Amino acid sequence: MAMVEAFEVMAGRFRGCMVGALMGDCLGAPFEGEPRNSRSVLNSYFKRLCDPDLKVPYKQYTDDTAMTRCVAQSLISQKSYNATDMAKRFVKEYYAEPKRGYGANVTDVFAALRASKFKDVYGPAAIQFNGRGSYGNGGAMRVAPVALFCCATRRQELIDIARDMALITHGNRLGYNGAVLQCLAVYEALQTPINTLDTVKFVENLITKMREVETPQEDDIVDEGEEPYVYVMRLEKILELMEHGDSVSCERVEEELGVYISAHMSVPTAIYSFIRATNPIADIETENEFQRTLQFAVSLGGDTDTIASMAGSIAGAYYGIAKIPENLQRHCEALSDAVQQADDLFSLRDTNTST
Ligand code: AR6
Ligand code: MG
Repeated sequence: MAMVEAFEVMAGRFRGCMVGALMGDCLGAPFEGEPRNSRSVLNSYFKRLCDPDLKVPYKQYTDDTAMTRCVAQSLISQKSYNATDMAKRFVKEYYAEPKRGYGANVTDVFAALRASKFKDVYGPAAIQFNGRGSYGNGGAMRVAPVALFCCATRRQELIDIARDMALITHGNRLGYNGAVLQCLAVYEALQTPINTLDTVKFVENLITKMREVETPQEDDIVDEGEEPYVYVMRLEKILELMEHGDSVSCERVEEELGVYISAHMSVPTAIYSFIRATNPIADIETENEFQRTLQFAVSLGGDTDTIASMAGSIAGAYYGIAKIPENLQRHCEALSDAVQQADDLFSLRDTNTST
């Protein structure tokens, strides 16, 4: 009985993760690019959406979800990480629906991949920004399925796949290491038994992992004078902010962690949003921790869809689908696909346990 229960709980967490990512994107997108959003406006927005009688068009997903779906589908169909298959899916998806709000430069990578017939899958991303590569959050925003895919394997495999999957478009170490951090955060949330979350330990574990990940490797480009441990430092900053509980203002979060499209100024913010929302937040009127995570992330302004999506995937992996308000779920485009992909990734757990 306990086994069956544990099985169902984990399946619900897979769904929570994929649906959480979708919801953050769909519900956060209308606020993208705005300065900080008033908590009372957001209370009304979420309350209205929670009304079971409300009939409004779907909130559409953006590039975050478009690419997350590709990552999930590639892992599901290949049953392993296949860089060429994944790159082909990104490109096909982009040209089928280019108006999903993609980053300004990543589209050059898609064009170059297509023109070169995917000969060198990592080549076009490596030459972006004069050979520096992109540090946008596009690698991190789509990484959640990798954490699910790797949930039964060694952590090193997760790190390698997250990094390589990001490298298809993001050649800068801040870009791909941001994807690794986001992936580790989802994984950690997924593995933490419900009601046992120790938020300090959660962040400390991430610091330990990121200290290894950020140790410069041979092929990393780190200039003299450049800080190599950017993510470790930001995670330490999160620990510092946590000491001040609910008194930390949105201005301070923006200043210390950022709310921008660069990975290092959004991934730590998403992790902080998840942690902050484990406790009540002044002026956010919901008892539901998952919903509170999204509302807090969106209230910060800036890259709301991506930060809320990343925070949503972490929170969803921890709380599970049963804790996510159904009336909010139903407003998101392609909800059933997210559920299906979560279930498919869950069934793969049995096959991907080799290493
Ligand atoms: N130097 C200067 N600017 C940079 C650099 C760099 N090395 N790297 C990135 N940028 P991009 P993404 C800036 O195009 O990461 C959407 O809203 C530059 O302004 O690689 O996939 C999504 O929903 C560049 O255009 O795309 C996400 O929120 C921008 O970062 C976000 O965009 C984005 O990098 C993801 O975009
Ligand atoms: Mg975005």
